[in-house]
Amino acid sequence: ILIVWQLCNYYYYSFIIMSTYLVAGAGGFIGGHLVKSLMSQGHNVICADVKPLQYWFQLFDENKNYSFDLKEYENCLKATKGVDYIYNMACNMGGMGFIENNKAECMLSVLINTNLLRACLINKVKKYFFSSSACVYNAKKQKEVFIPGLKEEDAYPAEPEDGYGWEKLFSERMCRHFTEDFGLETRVIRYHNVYGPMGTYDGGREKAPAALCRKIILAKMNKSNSIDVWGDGEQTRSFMFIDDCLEGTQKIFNSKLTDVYNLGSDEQVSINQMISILEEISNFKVEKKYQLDKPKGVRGRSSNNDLVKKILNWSYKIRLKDGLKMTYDWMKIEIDKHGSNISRFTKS
Ligand code: GDC
Repeated sequence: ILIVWQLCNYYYYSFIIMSTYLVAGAGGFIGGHLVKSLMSQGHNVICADVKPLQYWFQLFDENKNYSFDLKEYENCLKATKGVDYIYNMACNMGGMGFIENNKAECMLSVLINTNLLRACLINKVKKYFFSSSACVYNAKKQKEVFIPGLKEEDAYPAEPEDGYGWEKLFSERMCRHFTEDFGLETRVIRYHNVYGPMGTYDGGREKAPAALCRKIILAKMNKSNSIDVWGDGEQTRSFMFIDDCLEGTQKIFNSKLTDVYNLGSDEQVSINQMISILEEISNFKVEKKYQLDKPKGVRGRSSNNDLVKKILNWSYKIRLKDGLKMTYDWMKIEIDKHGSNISRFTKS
């Protein structure tokens, strides 16, 4: 009995080890952390990203690393060969400063999703994940500063963020129809402003948590007591730390859930409140210079996570002040090492 038990365990374990994952967007922020997590679970990981390898946030030489454009169908076919599961984290994106000024570029990411889905059918991939965004939600429901958390059904009637949000909403539906028409298992999650170490913090694509950490670090270094803030600082968001994102994503991916789910925190704060938290972390007070003509996005946004909580018992664990502290500490070391104007992470 013992031998049979050990054999069963061996084959079960080998089966898990033998799973091959493709992480599309492996050179990016969430993609890089996901690759590391999958590797630590013993999986075989294939990585692909449009960025040259030297600009990947995390690069693991033991993996097969493709630096090519997944908007091209031929590259999707190559990357998905022999793959069991795909996490598609790849898209041309950034914070409000980027997505408001690069709508066509953002919409072109539809080619990545389209061609990966087509390649899944050819290479018989078992399951496909698409990373969607809170930017799919109807703008009319985000006009007040403190709003109730957005529920999954609030994406319709459709009036998403122009460009980027439309691409995400369209691609969500494409996943659904590939499931209905071709039987491909898909999972889709709407992320709410994910932040943490090893992400973009300068160059124009950075989101508010990284941008404000950087501004305060530099203000303190340069002994200047003021920072620029986009908008009046009263706009609100909820932010999800990368570790919570990874745990929730894999929990949903490995579950039987086939609908579209929010993944975020419901700790809704204004940008001014986030700056106050950073002032405490840095032990440095700043004067806020409001720039009302800069990209602001929606007035208020937060995530309702009741569905995932109820079905999978998932909830975010890391409070904003703890996540910001980890991000700030990491960035401080980066800026001390690489200087204040240039980051090795700035290339798209
Ligand atoms: O860029 P973001 O984090 O994107 O901006 C949040 C708010 O912070 C905006 O109102 C912005 O004006 C304000 N803000 C103030 N100062 C600054 O220096 C700054 N830099 C930035 N970037 N913002 C500042 C994001 C999308 C993402 C993704 C997530 C999903 O929208 O940009 O691509 O899909 O949403 O939740 P945000 O939260 O509007």
